[in-house]
Amino acid sequence: MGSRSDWETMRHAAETLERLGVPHETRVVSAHRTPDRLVAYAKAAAGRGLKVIIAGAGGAAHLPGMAASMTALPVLGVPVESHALKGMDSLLSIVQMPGGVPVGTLAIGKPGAINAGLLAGAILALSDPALAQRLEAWRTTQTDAVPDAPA
Ligand code: RP5
Repeated sequence: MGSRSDWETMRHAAETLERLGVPHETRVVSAHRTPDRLVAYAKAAAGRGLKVIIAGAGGAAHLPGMAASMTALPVLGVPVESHALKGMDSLLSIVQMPGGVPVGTLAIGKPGAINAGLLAGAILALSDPALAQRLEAWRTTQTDAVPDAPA
């Protein structure tokens, strides 16, 4: 994520990965304030054995796109809700990538962070049958929790 202030949103991605039993790491890497850290992180990611990067940032959110420019790993972008523009700035700056450098962009805020965790899990589950079963169980639990009527 681009800032510690993004953690309130991005912790939902981490919690989702924990629930799915997916090993992960969390780092603050700012495209603007720590550009050298971003370059080092993105270029080393595949070699360190990472499989998917979830990048959350807000405002002029260049982190996911810049990360995607430096790795062939799948990059999932989470637009963090900004104070000034409610995350529309984050969303548009993450989603409008030029053809050739993809970022899989999720919804603004908490739903996007949760879904980034689930989507990362789904990508990893393609080569991990046990994880695929845990994802299926997660879906079943969610379905079973939906009541037939509001009251
Ligand atoms: C972005 O600027 C971060 O991703 C964060 O969403 C936003 C504000 O950062 P702080 O000023 O709270 O550190 O780079």
